[in-house]
Amino acid sequence: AKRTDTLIGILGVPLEAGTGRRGAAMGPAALRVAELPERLQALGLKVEDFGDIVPDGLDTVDGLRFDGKAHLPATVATWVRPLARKTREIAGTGHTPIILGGDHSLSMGSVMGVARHWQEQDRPLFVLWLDAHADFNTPSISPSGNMHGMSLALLAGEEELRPVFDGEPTSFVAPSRMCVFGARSIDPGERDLLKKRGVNVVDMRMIDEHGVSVLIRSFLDQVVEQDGVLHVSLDVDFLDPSVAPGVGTTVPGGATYREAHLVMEMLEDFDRVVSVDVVELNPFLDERGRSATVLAELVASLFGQDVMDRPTQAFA
Ligand code: 6HN
Ligand code: MN
Ligand code: MN
Ligand code: MN
Repeated sequence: AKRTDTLIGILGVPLEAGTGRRGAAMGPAALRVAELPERLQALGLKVEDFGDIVPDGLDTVDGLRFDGKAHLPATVATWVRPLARKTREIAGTGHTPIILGGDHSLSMGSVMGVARHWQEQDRPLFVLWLDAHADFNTPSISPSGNMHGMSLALLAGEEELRPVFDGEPTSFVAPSRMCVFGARSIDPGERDLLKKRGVNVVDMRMIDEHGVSVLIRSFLDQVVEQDGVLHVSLDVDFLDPSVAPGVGTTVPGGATYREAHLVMEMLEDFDRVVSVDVVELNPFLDERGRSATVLAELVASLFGQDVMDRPTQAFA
């Protein structure tokens, strides 16, 4: 279905301080080279590209160290604080924000921004986290200290992570309104915390057993029941590394091309997706732009690209 009334706002976040590996800062550029904005335009959507976010100066963040248990938390804060403000502004002008990363710590800012916007509208925000990981660590339990493994925990309001937004307005997402989908690598402390907080976690075993459609449907049903809206955070490693090798944290046994497309098409039919992150693309590790292209295709499917709209040789 074509959604010509949808106004898209693209925003790049060349952030890689949240991950242990360099290269993710090139993600927004690669997604633009893969023509992600043009693909949406071709569907009849209005697309505005707001360029890349500029971080605040490091001097704006004081003493954010978490006792050395997290890498570069202050640097991450200089990115996600202005990102939250900008994402809220983009959503406030009626755009559907699509945030191009950059590592997954950026979702601390993008989701915080849309959460603030939807709180003002009195609509509950749900978050679908398409990822091999749950990103629900905190500085005291994280085995790596990398901030991209903590973003969902921050968004759930974990006390330990609150200093990241010190002095900034916040709006947290209830853990019961979060769904981690595609999980296959969760750290021991993280697993306990997810259970304690009551986050929905759909792992690959459940996907193998029940299939993508039943499981996505049951989460979307909850969104409808509460008259909510949905943010989708797409981590490249949700996909199997054979489909998308361009990511620093590959985990075998991920979603196939077909499963990922089905998720996108179901989200499109659902028509309540109000914002999207595309994160963790590392073009330095990619193979001839393959992963960037798959991501651009998936986002196009999420916004109305149908199989039958694609050029086909079958009856030529
Ligand atoms: N991501 N759980 C691991 C950690 O270091 O906390 C991996 C995190 C990966 C983060 O995929 O966005
Ligand atoms: Mn992630
Ligand atoms: Mn991941
Ligand atoms: Mn469709």
